[in-house]
Amino acid sequence: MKDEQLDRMTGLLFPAEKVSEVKPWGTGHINDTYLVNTANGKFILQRVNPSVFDTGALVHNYELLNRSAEDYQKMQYVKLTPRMLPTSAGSYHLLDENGAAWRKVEFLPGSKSFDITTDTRVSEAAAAAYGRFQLFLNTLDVSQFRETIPAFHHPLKRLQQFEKALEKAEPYLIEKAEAEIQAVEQFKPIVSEIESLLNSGKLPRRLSHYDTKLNNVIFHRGKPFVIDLDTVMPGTVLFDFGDMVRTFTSPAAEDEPDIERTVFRTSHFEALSKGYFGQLKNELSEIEKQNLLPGVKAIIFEQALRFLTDFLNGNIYYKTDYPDHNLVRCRTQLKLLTGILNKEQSLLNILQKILIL
Ligand code: GN1
Ligand code: MG
Repeated sequence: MKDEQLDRMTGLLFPAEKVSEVKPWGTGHINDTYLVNTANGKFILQRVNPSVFDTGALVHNYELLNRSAEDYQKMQYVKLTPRMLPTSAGSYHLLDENGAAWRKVEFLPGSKSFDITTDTRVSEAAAAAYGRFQLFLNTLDVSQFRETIPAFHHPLKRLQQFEKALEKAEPYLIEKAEAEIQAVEQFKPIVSEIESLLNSGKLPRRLSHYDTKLNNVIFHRGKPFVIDLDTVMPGTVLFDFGDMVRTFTSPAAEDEPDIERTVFRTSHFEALSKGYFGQLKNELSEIEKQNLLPGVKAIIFEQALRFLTDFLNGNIYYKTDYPDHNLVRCRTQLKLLTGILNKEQSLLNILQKILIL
């Protein structure tokens, strides 16, 4: 069924070209991405998962983003790269009968992204790209944008989802995850801290990227570009910074089974902070600057909760390669979080130095 639909949508999105090959591409956990080889060159084809995304909101946001980026691009360095290619009807998505949105994207030969890096220059450059992207987002009217996933970054809701999953989980899964479940208990105050901040009404509501992983920056001809705008939505910059720290600072993959290999690297924290705040520091409010670490802790804890919840639910959300995959992912997040908690004071010093320079 899935293959038939892929054939059909490929046919609709590539009407004129001769398609010689369609193959899976990339490492996303939610959507399906393909590389399409045609007589007119290579393209990326994507199916946005409709059981995760509010397709209407996503289509709406992309129309706005693409239109605004064209104007912004004329003046600034930020441009939406790779370009989304409009259909013959002029929109950026085509819906199938199940409500999934499909799109065609420019393929950039020779471009690369990094799941992990040992090079602090890569961390600094990728973070600077997110900083420039945020400068662009700051020029847009946040109230015009919709949530493509309701309450997406919401640590309290994620904690409640975990608690619900725990109530219903198979006993053998609970037993396997005993240590992680106990760790969640210990880290719960992180949620209260961010909740009171979010509820204070003092944080500026900003249009945010909300999936600022290292591998969502691609380097093309030496320049970094921010990709994966599916989760661009109203939010807070604290979580974008937090997700960078989560994905830039460990030398090991998010799903590295050897837990000894997940460590927190202060050097990459410093590099990414320099890159990001080098662009953004004059735009941030005091309350944002003062609460960067609560945002980091909350987003890493939230991610640990999301992986653990999915494990307890029987792996229904993230793509997995083996039954314990989500549990392994949860462990790396908890280890990273512990590494950060051990260094909080020195991280505050680094941030202070960068933010006041
Ligand atoms: C998912 O699909 P991908 O890899 O872009 C997830 C992110 C997680 C990430 C963990 C819509 O992103 O929130 O941080 O996995 N996206 C969604 O690697 O849930
Ligand atoms: Mg994503």
